[in-house]
Amino acid sequence: MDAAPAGLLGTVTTHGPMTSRTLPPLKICRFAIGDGPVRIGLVRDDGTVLDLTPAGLTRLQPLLEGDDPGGRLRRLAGQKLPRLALAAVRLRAPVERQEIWAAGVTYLRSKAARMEESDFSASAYGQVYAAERPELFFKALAEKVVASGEPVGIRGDATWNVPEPELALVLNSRGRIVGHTIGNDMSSRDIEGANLLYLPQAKIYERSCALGPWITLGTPEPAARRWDVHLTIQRGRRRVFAGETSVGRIKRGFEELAGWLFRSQTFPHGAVLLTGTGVVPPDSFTLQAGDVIEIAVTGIGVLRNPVVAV
Ligand code: DO4
Ligand code: MG
Repeated sequence: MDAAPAGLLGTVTTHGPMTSRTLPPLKICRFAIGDGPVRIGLVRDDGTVLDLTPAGLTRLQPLLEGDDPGGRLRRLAGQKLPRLALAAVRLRAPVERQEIWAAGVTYLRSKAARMEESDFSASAYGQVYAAERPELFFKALAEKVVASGEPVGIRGDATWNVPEPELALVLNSRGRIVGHTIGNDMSSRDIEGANLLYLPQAKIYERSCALGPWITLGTPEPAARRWDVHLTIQRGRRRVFAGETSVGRIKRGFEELAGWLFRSQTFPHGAVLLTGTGVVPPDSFTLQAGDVIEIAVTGIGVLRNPVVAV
């Protein structure tokens, strides 16, 4: 189901105080067995999940807040713990109480698409791409985020709807980037294009944010910037869109974006920050209910969501 396609599983080179070695990236997920309670798991490349709940890890936050999440996970993974087939568990969105925010117009492609979308807003998009202060907007509460496998929504009152495939930074309460996941910043381009003041309605509605399938921990920014982002949209048996970009094309640094988010604001539960889209379907394209969106990011995996009208 949500395992990464072959070739999408990267490795991380760590340069700790004592060692410089290549370790496989750690993938931490929230999952449930049927309708059972949420559990925390370590996703293995062999298509299994190691259930960390019996080892006392019942929430992500204590792990993400710690000084060495990777070390703690590796120690836990050394214990004798239940192992389940990934295909047999229900993945939950990898967020608990974090606020979800998003950066906009961080890729040249997004700036160009938005400037074409609306004469009314063109100068605002042009200016924000070049400005020191980035565009950052609130996207979702954690409890509203959908997981991989669950439907994302297109608004019933919009006519031009697209997914936005984005790398998402997972930040702890101190603003430290502890991991990465995949985000889908679902957007109604006709509403956004009609008037920039309608942006919250174009971006925030039922099922407008998907995150998952899990969090990859501890990849340094230079390694993450080598990742690719692939978007495919399937309509029945037809692939109606495919496109890709590289994370390295994001104009701004990750620390820069995180730093702006944490200016004059605290996040006691941490935050997730989507870093903007660099893949924009042609203007003639709009999503339909029943489409299936797949976003694959190297080093993380695949976020897959069917589309429903909301
Ligand atoms: O203001 C428009 C939003 C831009 C956006 O979401 C993006 O570039 O990803
Ligand atoms: Mg976006």
